[in-house]
Amino acid sequence: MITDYKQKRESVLNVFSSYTDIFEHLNELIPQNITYQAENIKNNKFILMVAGEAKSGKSTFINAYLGKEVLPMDVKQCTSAIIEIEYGETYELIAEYAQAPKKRLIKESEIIDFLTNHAALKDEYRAIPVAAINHELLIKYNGNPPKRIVEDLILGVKDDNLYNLSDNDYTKRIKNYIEENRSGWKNIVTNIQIKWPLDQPFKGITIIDSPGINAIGRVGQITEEYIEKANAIIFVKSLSGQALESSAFKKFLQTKSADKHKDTIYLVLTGASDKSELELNKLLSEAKNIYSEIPQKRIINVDSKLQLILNLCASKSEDDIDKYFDDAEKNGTLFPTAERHWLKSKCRKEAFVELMEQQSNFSRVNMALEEFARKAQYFALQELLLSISKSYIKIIEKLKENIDLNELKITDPKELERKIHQKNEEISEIRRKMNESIEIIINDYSDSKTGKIILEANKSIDEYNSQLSKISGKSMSELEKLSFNRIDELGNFKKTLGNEIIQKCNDELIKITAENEIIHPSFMEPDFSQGDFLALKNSTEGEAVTYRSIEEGATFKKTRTVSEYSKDMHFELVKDSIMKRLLIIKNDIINDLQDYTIEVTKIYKMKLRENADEKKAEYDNLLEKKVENDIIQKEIEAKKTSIELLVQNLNIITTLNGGIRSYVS
Ligand SMILES: Nc1nc2c(ncn2[C@@H]2O[C@H](COP(=O)(O)OP(=O)(O)OP(=O)(O)O)[C@@H](O)[C@H]2O)c(=O)[nH]1
Ligand SMILES: [Mg+2]
Repeated sequence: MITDYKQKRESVLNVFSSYTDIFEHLNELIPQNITYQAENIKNNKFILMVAGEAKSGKSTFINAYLGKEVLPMDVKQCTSAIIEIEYGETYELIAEYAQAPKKRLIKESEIIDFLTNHAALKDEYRAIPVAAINHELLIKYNGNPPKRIVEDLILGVKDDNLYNLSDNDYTKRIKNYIEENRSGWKNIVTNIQIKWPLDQPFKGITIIDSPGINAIGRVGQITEEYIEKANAIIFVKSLSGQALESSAFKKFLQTKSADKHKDTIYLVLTGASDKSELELNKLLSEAKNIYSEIPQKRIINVDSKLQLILNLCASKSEDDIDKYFDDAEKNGTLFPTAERHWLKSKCRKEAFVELMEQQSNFSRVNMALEEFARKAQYFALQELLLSISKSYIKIIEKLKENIDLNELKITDPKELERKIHQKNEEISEIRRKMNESIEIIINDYSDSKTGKIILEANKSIDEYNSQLSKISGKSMSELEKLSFNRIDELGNFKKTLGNEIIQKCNDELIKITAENEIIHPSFMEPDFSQGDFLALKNSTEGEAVTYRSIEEGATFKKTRTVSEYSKDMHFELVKDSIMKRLLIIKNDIINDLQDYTIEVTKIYKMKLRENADEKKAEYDNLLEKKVENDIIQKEIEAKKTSIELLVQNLNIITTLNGGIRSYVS
């Protein structure tokens, strides 16, 4: 059994260790209660919390159960601090104060003295909720609670007026208590640890005695924290003096914390021996009705006071027991019920013990708590597994939500890859156009030997020449007509070729839609007019003469040279002159068009560069998007892996929990 527990414990601690690793890796905060539960398992520490209303008999119950009066218990004393009782080789007490150094005591007499005195109350303050006043007013407000808060508390603890004092008296006592203890707030004891050589089953169990819960259900922050940490809770309820129905306990049973403890909550009803059997049975069935959330076997009626006396008498001889009752009567501590039993058993110890045991009913408590003690370790393992499971499930939900959100943020990686590739192609294409296509266009058009500009211009002149050679009869008017046609033709050629270059660039390089960005070639007509032709004709007419020798006289023959106008010559002269003009015009057109080609391609090159820059920016954007995409994608993958891991761990927990369940059911 023990080795089995050891194995289970180790497995659960391994689960916890993986849990902390995963949470650290995921940068998630580990809830404090989980760390605490694991620490307790590591230290073999299990917490049994005893809670209940003020004066319900919590401390007496613990003392009776432990068989030693460890705790202060009396109408004259009150538990105003959390008291932890745990196993220790020797007796030891450590006290913590609101704001003063800790105190450590090891002498039994000093410890008892401390416990008696610290908890002792002046008679007049026995009837007021001292623990609540200490914690909620004096400590919380450093001895200076605001008036409004004091009034609030007085109102809130109205139902804690156990001794039915008049409102006035009750309020006055509370105010006096505050006044008297205001300056000493730093020395209020907040926590006491008692180490005690407990019996075997309780070696790993810390029993906690706590200040009473107020009638309004305010357990106080500290008590609440302890309840959260506890592995089991014993709620103590007095059968006399207080109503059986406790709103505070009812409220507590509806909390999450109670839900967590549902297999380990006990209800102990104290003061049972004061009741007749009939009355007791009635009260018990009432309690089982009211607290139907608690299984009946965990609702136990006891008389702690009888058990205390039984503990005391167990080691005494019959004479000493007799003496004990005599003394008790004399010093006013006699508990008549116990004495009645003593007398009823005819002062025979054996019968007395039997009767007392039967009446105190602690055998039931022992059975229940021993069962708990045996199972406590397993309960604790189970509880830790449950807390870890819940924590895992919460994180899985969170991770899933996160994945959903991220999936909305990413683009399809294949589509993105395609876009990047396409953009890259586009950029290469533009570069190719800038570096090659433009050069080809420039060469095609403006090369000084093979360029289309030169070739076409020359072809035009050649055509003209051939036309001229076919003119019949040296017709000047034909020459004029052909020449002007040619000039027109050259003018058109310039326009056509200029437009063609633009067209070519548009087709081959980039379509420029904003026409105004292109400078058009100067489409001025070639500078040669009808007037120019006339002037040329006139100016050459004089030169168009031929000389001829003629002989005159009969006897003396005299040779004389005479000049004659030559139409043919005139034609040739005009033709030559026009040709010269046309060649100049042709060269001007060639130069213009070549310059134009360069200018236009410069604009296209600029446009291409702009375009390339734009595409590059788009490309860079896509790359950035890809990096982002990759990061998100990786995050999603990592989260999916984490979920898988968490689910695996949850499965491990389920299996492990199944193995533990058999020990606690
Ligand atoms: N007859 C009888 N008296 C009891 C029993 N339990 C407690 N008392 C008495 O009830 C009074 C209060 O008991 P405590 O044990 O101090 O009660 P408590 O709940 O610890 O009180 P606070 O710590 O002040 O909240 C004492 O006088 C006890 O002797 C019981 O089972 N039977
Ligand atoms: Mg007490």
